[in-house]
Amino acid sequence: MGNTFNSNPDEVMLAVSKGRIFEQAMPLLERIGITPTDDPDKSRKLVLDTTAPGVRLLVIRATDVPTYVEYGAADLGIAGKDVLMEYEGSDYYEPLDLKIAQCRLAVAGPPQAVLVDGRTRVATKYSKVAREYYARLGVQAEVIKLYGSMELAPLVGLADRIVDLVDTGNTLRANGLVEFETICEISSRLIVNKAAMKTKHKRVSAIIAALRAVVKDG
Ligand code: PRT
Ligand code: MG
Repeated sequence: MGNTFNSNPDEVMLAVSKGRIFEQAMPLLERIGITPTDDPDKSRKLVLDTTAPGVRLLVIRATDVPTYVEYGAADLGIAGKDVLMEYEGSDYYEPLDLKIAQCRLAVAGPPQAVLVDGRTRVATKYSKVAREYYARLGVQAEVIKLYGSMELAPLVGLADRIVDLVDTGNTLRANGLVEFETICEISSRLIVNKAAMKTKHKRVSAIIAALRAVVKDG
């Protein structure tokens, strides 16, 4: 890929999202000597320098992380498995489960669902995952794509099921919904651009190895 911006083998760009993944990834990164010199919650910078020479952080939307890594704008990225499963591409390596930001992707709904036209209607941000899930079960389901507040859909008759991330279950309970099935367990993964794994092998493999060691140590 003709990527002059980020082609220096001594410079490594790591894509992360703000919010809970950033908060939980930071202690891991700090333990391997990568600490941002600016606080991303206070700074408006989208590229953050770190205490590690040549390592910079790209702060982007969670759903954009696999895109930046696949196209090589970032060499490495940290993204939720939910985001990776929903992403249309898959042209990157996924060498490590960081075991952070853990939750599950689940099917939920009102305890007594009333099927609209006798057919399951599922509202979700995870339309690809939901379609694949119901296809695997052999269940006819109409999947409605939403971009947020999935819990609202069953309350106003838009859908009788939602597919959403669940951690404590408090959000579901607060909206009178119950969890029916777990689709899969979720955690954040380290992903790596395929070309960078070769052209920046020394630096990239050192970061993977260091992270693997701190994840194992808990
Ligand atoms: O908003 P934007 O699209 O930029 O990104 P984001 O805000 O979704 O990113 P961020 O940093 O919040 O990270 C989201 C990622 O964290 C997800 O992709 C998951 O991989 C992971 N994660 C882990 C979670 C949760 N746990 C989680 N509980 N993401 C969201 N939630 C939400 C869930 O959607 C629901 O609304 O929390 C609510 C459920 O939590 P409980 O505890 O009430 O069950
Ligand atoms: Mg959010």
